[in-house]
Parts: sequence; structure tokens; C-alpha cells
Amino acid sequence: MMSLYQRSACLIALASALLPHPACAQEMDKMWGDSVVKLRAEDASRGQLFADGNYAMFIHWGLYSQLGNKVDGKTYYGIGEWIMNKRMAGIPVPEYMDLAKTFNPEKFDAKAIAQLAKDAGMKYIIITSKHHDGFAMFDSKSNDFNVVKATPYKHDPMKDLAKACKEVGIGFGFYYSHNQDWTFPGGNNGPATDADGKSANFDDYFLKKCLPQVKEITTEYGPIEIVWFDTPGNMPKKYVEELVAVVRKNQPNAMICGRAGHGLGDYQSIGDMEVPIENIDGLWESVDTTNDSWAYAWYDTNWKTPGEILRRLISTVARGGTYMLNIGPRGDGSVPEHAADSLRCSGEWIKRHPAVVYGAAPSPWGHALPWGDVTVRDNKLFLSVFDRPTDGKLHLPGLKTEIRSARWLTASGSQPVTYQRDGTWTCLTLPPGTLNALVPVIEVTLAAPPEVDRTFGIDPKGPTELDVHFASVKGATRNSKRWMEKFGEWKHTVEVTDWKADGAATWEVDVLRPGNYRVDLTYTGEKRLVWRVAVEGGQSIQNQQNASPIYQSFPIGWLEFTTPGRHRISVGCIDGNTTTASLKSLRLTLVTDLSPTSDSASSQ
Ligand code: H79
Repeated sequence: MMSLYQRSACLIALASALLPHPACAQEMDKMWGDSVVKLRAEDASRGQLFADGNYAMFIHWGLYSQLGNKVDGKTYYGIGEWIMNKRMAGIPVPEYMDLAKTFNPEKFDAKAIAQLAKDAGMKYIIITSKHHDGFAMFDSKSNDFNVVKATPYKHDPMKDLAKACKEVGIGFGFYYSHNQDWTFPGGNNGPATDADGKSANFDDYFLKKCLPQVKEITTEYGPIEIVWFDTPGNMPKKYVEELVAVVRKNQPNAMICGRAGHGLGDYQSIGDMEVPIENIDGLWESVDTTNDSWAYAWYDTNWKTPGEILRRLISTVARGGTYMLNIGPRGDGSVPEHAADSLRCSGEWIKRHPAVVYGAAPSPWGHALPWGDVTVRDNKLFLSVFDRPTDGKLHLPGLKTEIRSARWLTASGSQPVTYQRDGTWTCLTLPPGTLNALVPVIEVTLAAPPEVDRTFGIDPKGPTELDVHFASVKGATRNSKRWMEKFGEWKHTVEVTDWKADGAATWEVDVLRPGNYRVDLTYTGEKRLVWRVAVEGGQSIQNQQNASPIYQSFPIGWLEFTTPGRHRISVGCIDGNTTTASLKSLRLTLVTDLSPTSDSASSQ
């Protein structure tokens, strides 16, 4: 199935209430690059890093880290590496460049950071060698605005980190912002004139700074795994080709990030902070951060817990991708402790369950299941349970392959798990001890590689979230949508909007338990909205509820499935401000179980 995340086919819509600048998302799409790239067969060895690794550390660190999002006593909320941008603090170029005079990261401990990545279970580190601000965090011979020449530190921390990574046995690579340079004349979004007032063009920047610096980072730091270019914007192809040629020549085994532009990279880097909800083919990566900002921001303590890190990592691997998770060290080089703690704790879990992550194949279901997600190795399924059903009954819809055995992987070994087949469903009974596990993993050994019917199963314990991404839609419009929660902090969803009178989003579902289900809808919109939800050939319900400018869940009512098995369930917005209604998902939760085998009504 063609994925909605293949951006070329997507329409970018905006959450008007949250996005102050409607031009921004389209502009940003260009900046990220729209290239779906496939690794050429002859380069397959380069892809090995992704196939085996699946988990990496990203580091945003630079002059901006010193400010930590506070300038002249005022705090700016958003991604810290953008602080000099006029939509943030608007720091003039000379003033920003002066920050180098006080950059002295004496607490930077390359060995400790490499060890942290290793303890976290990460396979390589990618660090900002130069971000859009133009400051080189390495010893650049071609430009003096760098950490050795322009700072009291006078030392190249990238040399230390490259060495430390080698010592602990993980890979190393560089982020390099190749198109934007906000302080060098001629760089994109940079000064239009040089120090003598002469006008500068992109060639000036490219030939005097970008190209020589890319040569430096690919020759001075030993073998590197990846060159992670970012935000190609409207950069003409010839420049990207030249950079790619330099990397290929100097680092034949390095991968090039798809954000190089023009489809010239080796793999696709999907939108910032995005974990897709449907499997994506090919080599791709998700980049995410331990809190909300990439670079250090003093106020930002919204740390992902170990459980959240594992959920996002496993979900990405289960969709077929690699997960790169960022830390933002402070200006003095120290790593915020809570980020480190969360990484170590999730790392301990990964050490106990390496097969769930490393070299794991994506879920045969193609999407998450109501209680968690699935990764695969050969004939084994690994069920990672994020939301343990209260009664310990884990329902697996549509598994066609014969099961040989199932066991819960514990710290000291394993415990057997019993299971029963019930038509198209399999019910596993989790041992009570799984209640205390951070993310319990059930290993299911099959008689053959898994074969699965991907129809959405309505979980008898629930709740089951049916996302509009997976619906068939008529008489309404489906869009991919992203918006900024804070400046540069992206959220992603798929919506169905612009509802006509007969508009419907319809899912085919497999029901195990007939009964009454509570229906909730998650949507945004304006004021009064009337929704109708119907089971084809069966009951339909409708209700008016309020709407809010942020996605929120509203109860609609109870709806009965009278028989088990396949059904089609539809939703439409039939009255009120229907053109504003933006539906994200429909949720079903069993309230009264009416199956003949059930002893009593189950209630949530
Ligand atoms: O390094 C991190 C970000 O700084 C960088 N990529 C990640 C890994 C990045 N640069 N640009 N973008 C991500 C896209 C952001 C676009 C926006 Fe805007 C910045 C939206 C609002 C501010 C650019 C400026 C588009 C509109 C205004």
C-alpha cells in the first residue's frame, strides 16, 4: 500500500489555531527535502548500519547551547539552535558571533558521552559539526568561526568524541547544515554582503566554506558512519552532487542522509519528531529528542521517561525504521542528568531484550496493536506490551501461522505463557509478574515466518484506536497534517476534514466480542459539530458535541456489534461547522460483552 507518509503524494495542511504562519509548513517541507531514496544494490553494505543498529544518539551542541533559550533575561520557547532567528530572539550576526568569546565547555567529557550512548544501547553518535548558525564545532582550517580559533576553549571536542566512540566500540558521524548559514555571506538565510560591503552569493559560501568544511569533516576524523545533511531547501542539484562526490570519495562506507536533497542520499529521514503509524518500506530513520528542544533549553524538563523512549524506539523499529534520539548538552558541555538517567534506564532494558530492537524486522500487522507493538526475527514474534490489559489477557488478531510456544522474557530467563486460539484471534495469558515489568516482552515462536491478516481487530479489553490514516474516505478530504506545538517542535497526524453531507471515513474491523462499545472521537473544529457513527447493516448513533482547536477526545455514545466477525464501521460529520471538523481517530471500548460464552458483562 502506498504510504501517506510518502510526502510527494501528501497535501500539507495546517492546524490554523496553532500555526501562526501558514506558509511555514510548505516552506519547511522544502527544507526537509521531499526525497524518498532507496539504497542502490551495489551499496548494500552501507545499509547494514541501519539493518543491524536501529538506534542511535543525535547530539545538538553549539554556541546556542550557551544561551539555553534565554537572551537578556528573556526566555524564548522552542528549538534552541534557532535562537538567533528573528522569530526567536533575533540576535544580530556580530552579536551572535561574539558568543564564541565566552564558549568554554570545560565540562565536556567525550568519553562519558560515548559511554552514555553505549549504555543506552545506541550504535552510533551523530553530532552537529555546523548547524544553521554557521559555527563549526571542529577545528576548521577553512573558516575561523570555529571552536578552536574563536573560543577560549581552543580545543577540538569532535576529535575527542570520534576517539571516544572508537574506544567504546560505537560508530560516529557528523550533522552538517549544508544549505543554510546564517553568519557567512551568501549562505542561505545568511548575510547578503561580506565584511567589505560587497554582495555575496551562494557560490561564495559554497566554495569558501561549505565544500572545504565537508572535506574536513570527512578526512580529519577517521572513518565515519553517516554525513547527516539537513534542510536542502531550494539548493540546486549541482551543489548537492558535489558534496555527495566528496563524501563518496573520502568516506566510501559512510551513508548520506536523504536530507542532502534531490534524492541523492542513501536513506530517507522522515519529518522531525515523527514516529509513523504505518510501516514504511526501504531504509529510513526517525529523529526525535529526549525533551522538546534539540539544543539545550534551560526550562525544558519535559524528559521522555524510559518507558516513553522504549515505546517510541520499538514503534519506530516495528514500522521498519531506525530511531535516532537526541540529547542537548549545556554550553559547558555537561549532559542534563535526567536525559542521561532515562537513556541508561531504557538501555538496561534493551540489554535484556536485544532481539526486540537490533536486526529486528517490522511488524507483519503494519501498524501498532491496541496494547503494544510487534517486531520479528525469523520465526519469532516479539510482543512488546506498552499498555498491559488489566486482566492480563493479551489478544492478537489475525495471526494465521501455527504457534509452537510462547514465553515471557524475564531478567533471569523466561516464564511460559499459555495461549488459546479463538477463530481468527489468539489470546495469551500474561503471568502476574508482567505487571511490574517496564515493558514486558512475550516471545512467540511460530512454525514458519508470520502470516497475518492486517484487518483491525477490535480488542475485547480495549480501547482500540482506529486512525483515519487507515480508513477509506469518501465525501471528505484526507490530509497529512503537522503543526508546531512550540517554535520548531513538530507534531504530526492525518486528518479527515471538509465533510460533505454524505461524507464518511470507513474501517473494516474484526470483532471478537459482540456487545456494546463506547465510541469516542478525537477531533478539532469550531463550535457545534454533529457526528454519526454507524455499523453497516446495523445500528447507528449520532450526537452533538463541542469542539476545541486542539485535538481532544469526545464521547459520542454506545454502539452495538450484534455478531462477532467482520464489520464495517463508518463515521461522518453531518451537521454544524462540518467544513472545520478535523477527525483524527475513532475509539471503541467494550462496555457490555454480549457473547454467549461470556459469564457476565465486562466493564471498563
Ligand atoms: O537540527 C534540527 C532543526 O534545527 C533542524 N532539523 C532538526 C534535526 C531544522 N531546521 N529547519 N527545520 C528543522 C525545519 C523548521 C522549520 C521552521 Fe520555520 C523553523 C518552522 C518554523 C521555524 C523555517 C523558518 C520555516 C519557517 C520559518
